[in-house]
Amino acid sequence: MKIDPAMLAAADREKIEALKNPRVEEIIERYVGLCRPAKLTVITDAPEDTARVRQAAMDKGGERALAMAGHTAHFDGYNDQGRDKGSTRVLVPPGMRMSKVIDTADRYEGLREILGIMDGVMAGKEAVVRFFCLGPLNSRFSLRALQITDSFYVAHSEDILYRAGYQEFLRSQGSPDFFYFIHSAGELDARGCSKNTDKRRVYIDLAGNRVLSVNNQYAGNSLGLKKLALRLAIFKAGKEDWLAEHMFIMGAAPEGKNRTTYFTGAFPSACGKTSTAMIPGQLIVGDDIAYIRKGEDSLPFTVNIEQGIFGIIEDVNPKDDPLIYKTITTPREIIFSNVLVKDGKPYWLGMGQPLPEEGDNYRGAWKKGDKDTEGNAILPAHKNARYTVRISELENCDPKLHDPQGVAVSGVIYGGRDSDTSVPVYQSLDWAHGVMAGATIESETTAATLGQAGVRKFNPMANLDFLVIPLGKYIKAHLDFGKSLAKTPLVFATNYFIKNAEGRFLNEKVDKKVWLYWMEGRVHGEYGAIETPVGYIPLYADLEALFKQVFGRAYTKDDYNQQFSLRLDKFLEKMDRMDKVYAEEEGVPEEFLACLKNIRRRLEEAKKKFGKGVVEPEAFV
Ligand code: SPV
Ligand code: MN
Repeated sequence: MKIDPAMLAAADREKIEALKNPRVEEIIERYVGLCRPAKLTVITDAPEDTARVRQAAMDKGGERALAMAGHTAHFDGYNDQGRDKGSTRVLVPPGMRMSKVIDTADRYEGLREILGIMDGVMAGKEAVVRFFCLGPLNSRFSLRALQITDSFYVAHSEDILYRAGYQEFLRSQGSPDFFYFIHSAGELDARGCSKNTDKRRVYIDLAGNRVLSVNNQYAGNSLGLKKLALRLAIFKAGKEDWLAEHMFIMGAAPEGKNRTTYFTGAFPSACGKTSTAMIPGQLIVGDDIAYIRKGEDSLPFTVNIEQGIFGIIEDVNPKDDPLIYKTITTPREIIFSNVLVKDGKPYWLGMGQPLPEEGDNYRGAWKKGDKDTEGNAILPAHKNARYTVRISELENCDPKLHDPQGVAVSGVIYGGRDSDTSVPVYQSLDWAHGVMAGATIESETTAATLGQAGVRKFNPMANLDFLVIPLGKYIKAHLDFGKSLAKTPLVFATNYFIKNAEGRFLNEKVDKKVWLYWMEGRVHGEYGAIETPVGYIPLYADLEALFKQVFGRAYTKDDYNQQFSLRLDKFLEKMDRMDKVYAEEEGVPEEFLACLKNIRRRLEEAKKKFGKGVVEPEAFV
């Protein structure tokens, strides 16, 4: 390898050469030549290598040790606190068709720009080469990934979140088939945060199976294997016959039933994704990204391509999230990002105890009353502050987390958020209608996001931000996948946020456990349902029994009527919005358009039959 021995120790060189992988060597030579770090370190799966990453994250200032054993804190810069859609582009070669909903840049221009920014960007720094495996080891799901980064926080986070893959690269005997990710945090300020965020870029090069990312450290922008790999995987899956989804994987295990029934679920942010994946008493496989393939007996199987959680810490408290709270407040390896640190302890919003009035946060030294340049009060911790922890540290970790076969998917849940349209839970009529339910997810913005609250955002399969193939093609892949199966999973849609006319939520946060048990029972043919224009909804008697069994709480007919009345006019308004979105897309499958039409027809017929815009559930019996 043509790398200066002064910057690459002989032992590290040997680790690369042992892979006998010309493409790996070529990539390392090329990007070391471009980014010009002062030193290059190669990390294998050996515990002493990964321990070195952890230590270097602290020694180099990317993380600081907290008082509790294994806990560290990291800060991203004040304007590097979330995924940066504005600086993210899919690089498209001439002639490649994309969607209106996807942000693209010309491949040649984009590469020229970002390679220019990366020229010498690692000067004076140490960079690491890392090998990972997306998905369980030695599995037909797994994809190899190579990462080069100059951020030890990024490298350390990836250790927690992803499976080590040096052995997988060895086993692949020089195969050129892998994704690669080149990342630089760029020039750092005194606090170790990326300084030149105006030159932040995240460019996805589908043709090269690579993502280049620079001048950032927030995980959603920097960690190769998270959303960057998801985009490459969606492209790969689109050419093959499987699905790469922004979905959790959880096992529903109702008391006394002696079975685990697996669900995947796609929810846009703030729609209840993590809390559904973590319903007390159930099992978690993953909270963010799932690959789904046809497996044994032509049934759908899924794996979590990650092994850790990069979770929102706001509102994690002993009452609402006892399990996570306990996990992250006891000794184990955890990175807290963008929390408030005071006397070696992490604090966050909604943790269920008063916060100190001063400390260190993502903006530096903070005290109560501090204001930003616009005169707004600076919160003690960021609303998108997070914890990074291995799933195996959770008491409810599913024993099949690392199973190379994955788990069989019995149900798919699409979760939206609206205050006035959808019922809390319904089952789609069939797979194609389920695809429609996923492809028409909308979520209302909340006061927690910037901009106006209550605006509906369209987010097909909660995967809009990561789509790198035309929407029509993506939908066709879902339809075709269902057709290839001997038995399709049941598909459900949830809305935990329905309100009454006075603006009061009609459900409690915990009610989702009842919806889950109903869905689980439907999979096993245990509950009846009422067929409505939009799909199957639960029977009152089943919910009444479930509320009693799960919470010991009464569930009245009035609750049921308020929650499950079909708001036909509101659903029709939604159909208008969806027709408009899909009219602007090319190549949308006819079958999908027919499904939109069919649901509209069913809604209109019901409206005519009942002569009103809102109809009580039992009118459809
Ligand atoms: C999301 O925003 O969907 C996340 C966090 O899971 S991030 O890693 O930033 O994408
Ligand atoms: Mn996500």
